[in-house]
Amino acid sequence: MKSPKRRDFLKWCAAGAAAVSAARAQRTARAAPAPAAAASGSPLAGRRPNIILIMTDDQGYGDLACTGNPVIKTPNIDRLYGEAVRFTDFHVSPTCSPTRASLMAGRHEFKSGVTHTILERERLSPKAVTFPQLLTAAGYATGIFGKWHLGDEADRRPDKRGFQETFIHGAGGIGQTYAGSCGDAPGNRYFDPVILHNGVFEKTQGYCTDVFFAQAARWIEERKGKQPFFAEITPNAPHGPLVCPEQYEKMYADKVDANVAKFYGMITNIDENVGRLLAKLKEWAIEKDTLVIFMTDNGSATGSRVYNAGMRGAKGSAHNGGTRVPAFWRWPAALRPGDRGQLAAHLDIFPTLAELAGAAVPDEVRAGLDGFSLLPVLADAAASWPDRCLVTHVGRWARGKAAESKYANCSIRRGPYLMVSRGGPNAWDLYDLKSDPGQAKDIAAQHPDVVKELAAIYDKWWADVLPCLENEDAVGPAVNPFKELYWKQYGGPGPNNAPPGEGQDEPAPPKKAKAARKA
Ligand SMILES: [Ca+2]
Repeated sequence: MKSPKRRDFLKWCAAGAAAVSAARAQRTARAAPAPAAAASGSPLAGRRPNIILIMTDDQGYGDLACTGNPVIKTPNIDRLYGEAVRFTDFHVSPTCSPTRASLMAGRHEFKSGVTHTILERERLSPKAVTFPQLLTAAGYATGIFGKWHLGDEADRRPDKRGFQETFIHGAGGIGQTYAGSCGDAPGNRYFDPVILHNGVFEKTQGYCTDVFFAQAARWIEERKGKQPFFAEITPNAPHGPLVCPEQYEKMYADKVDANVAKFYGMITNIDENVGRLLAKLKEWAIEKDTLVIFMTDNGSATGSRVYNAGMRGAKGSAHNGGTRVPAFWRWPAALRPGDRGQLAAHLDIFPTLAELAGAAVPDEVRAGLDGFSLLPVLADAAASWPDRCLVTHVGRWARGKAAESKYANCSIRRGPYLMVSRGGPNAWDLYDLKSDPGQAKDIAAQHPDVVKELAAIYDKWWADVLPCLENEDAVGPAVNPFKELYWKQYGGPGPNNAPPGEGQDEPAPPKKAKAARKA
């Protein structure tokens, strides 16, 4: 595979722009309604389309024009939205690694040992089975392009977790450095980043998001037609530090404050990359048979003060705005565009994609899943769907404080009700999201039966997950594995070779001290 050189990148940009406007789906299939409550019986099971999962970092539900943002420009994702099945009540975890752990293993992240984004607690348990492993076993080509953030050590990286092709930065963001295992290549930057490609660093050219999408497109082009593929594209944008090519930032400079202008600029750049990729799928004649999923990994980090789709809470919160994200599924050969109001989650992607790929799920793995296959609902808006509960816990407690953090920053959702802890036992606020989507009125006193029932479910859940927290006392290596590998490959010292903790390009401290280590 070639390195992402500037010539290739420019060629990619030019080729994509022209065809974007014509990228409308040619037809939608008349998918038969799925049998009620029988995920494994869906007519979509085993159809084995190509699958592209795009998951951006720190972009919230409201950071798109198609979800109502009055300022931002996202014409390509808006078009995808118009051609997709849209989940309107789709949830993830409140921060980066937790969402990625739940996505990969189909189980609440605590069950895979992930309770933070740093401190070794971002590392996915080696015992966790990932759905890319099952897709690989089922004959799919699998690749990840962008952020992994589930462990930087050699035995934790995505090549050991089901991805055949890996093109990733380290830690939770380009240039991030923390003590222990979680740290990127030394001195790494958003422009011309050094990227670990199948275990070997490459010095790329261009802006990080462009680099990740371009490499994904190269890989897809090589695989198309040979075998079905699963490409996960996970840009670190628009996560801070807020850096983007100047022309995107300028689009918003006179409309919003400087930070939001950069944040929106990073998203508009993502949008252009999505447009180029969709145009390529059409050009390669694989558009109809490729499922494209667009989603994000937590509530908005920077944009919620401008527009938050009427929700309370943002990244790092157990309120609705911390976990509800866009989830658009476009598959022209099989899905009719439309909205789905079912309470769905990242947890559902594992069983959904495994079923779609015809992948065998071992019984013991299936028994441990917290998610449900979305295939019946994707095919039919009226398909039955379980009356499920979603538990959110922000984690991030101080070292050694897991047991006493039971009620810190947590919530439980069922039906229209979201019950949010005020920080102690018997201290729950209850909201009806259907009549009160902005969570303005606590109705716990009017519904003691609901509070009691949800609290009992929460108590059981906590008792179940507490023994799974295997990373709490983990001690990381003295040197970040990415830095060690970088110095081994390139030697040192040099201008980019400061030791960990000295001169590294850490994100600027957020304004609020308590949010300082969110990733
Ligand atoms: Ca994130």
